[in-house]
Amino acid sequence: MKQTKTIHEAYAIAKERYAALGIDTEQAIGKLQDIHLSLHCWQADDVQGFESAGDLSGGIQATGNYPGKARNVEELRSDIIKAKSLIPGTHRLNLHEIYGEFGGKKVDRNEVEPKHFEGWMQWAAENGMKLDFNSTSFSHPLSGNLTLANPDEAIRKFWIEHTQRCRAIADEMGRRQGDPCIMNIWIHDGAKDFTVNRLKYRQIYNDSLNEIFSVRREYMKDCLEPKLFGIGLESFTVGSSDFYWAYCSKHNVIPTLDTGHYHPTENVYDKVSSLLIFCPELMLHVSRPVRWDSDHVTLMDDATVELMKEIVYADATDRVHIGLDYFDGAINRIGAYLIGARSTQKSMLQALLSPVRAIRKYEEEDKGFQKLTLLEMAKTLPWNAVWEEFCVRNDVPVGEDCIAEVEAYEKEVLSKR
Ligand code: RNT
Ligand code: ZN
Repeated sequence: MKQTKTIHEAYAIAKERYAALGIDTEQAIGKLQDIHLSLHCWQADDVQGFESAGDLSGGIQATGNYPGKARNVEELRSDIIKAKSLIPGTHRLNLHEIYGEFGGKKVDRNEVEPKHFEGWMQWAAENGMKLDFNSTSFSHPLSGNLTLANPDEAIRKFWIEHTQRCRAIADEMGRRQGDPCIMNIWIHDGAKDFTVNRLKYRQIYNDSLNEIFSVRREYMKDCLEPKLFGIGLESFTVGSSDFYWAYCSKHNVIPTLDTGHYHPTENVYDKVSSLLIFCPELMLHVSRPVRWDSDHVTLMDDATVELMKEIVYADATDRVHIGLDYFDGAINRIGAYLIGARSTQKSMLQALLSPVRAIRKYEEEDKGFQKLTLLEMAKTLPWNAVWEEFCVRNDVPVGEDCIAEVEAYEKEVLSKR
């Protein structure tokens, strides 16, 4: 363990430095404590789930074969508990439908029920974690290129049934935990090559969504997640950003911004303020695209820091749900949780400590040099001293101390799988 005395001393100095700029570090720490990330269960097993041993399909791919991936519900829970113990604060768990407990029986996607998540609901309550949920339209014989946008009525109905059942499960989770369960819908529907039926597929999908949302649910919230393209579906995506932004603002559904789903030069942070005007809430999937949406582990890069700043600048921390979404099978998977979660939190802390009032004033006065000076200075203010203080207060390892913890878990648990 690092010297906590040194950490407290560094924090006291940082606190003064920030106070001189009119920033209250205690307030920032309090706000960060109140931000609950939704940890994606699928990092622990490369999006395999417990339904079958089939391959991952439907426009997404996980790469890497680092040993020790979770093979069943016990292992997955153990990994989540370990990760949770090394991430400061309290967090949620985001499940996909394929992570249900099916008791060795074949339960098809159009048969799933809340009882298949009974064990998860109990486990979550015992461990102080709230649950979020996702329907799963990939990795199934009926996934194909089109699911909810399929002109084949039987296939489309199958996926409507699946999605409706998932909403019922999410509703039950929300009711039991006394806090809405956020349910995300992402479908890969699209085409590998040119298509002249864009309008038709989008009309079908629009009808499917209307049918799905026609059932009112009290304890869950719906989100829709667009994508630029899927692997093997490079030329057309039914659920594009434009499609969903229009749908979400018209029907009051929460849009999901996955930071891996845009053109490499597109700034995701710039979408926040536009969407917040028309949509009361937003969902984030914080990821790191490398050339394509390859779902690398989230880092504290400019894209992530700027995204968190936009949320803070818009005073919208209570309107934005922050989930993580990457699947890196190339490094220790518990370590992947830590890096992604902690980097997101560090980005958020920098945003919370930003001298935005002074910067804004300069901007309004058209004082460009003064504004840039503050923006540049803010990058190197002692925010890390505040972060380490936050870790100590939450009784989790500081900095590189978590390496030993993850290595010990790898030696004792992961290497024996
Ligand atoms: C895929 C989407 C989606 C998935 C998860 C597993 O590109 O980002 O959110 O990653 O549903
Ligand atoms: Zn996503």
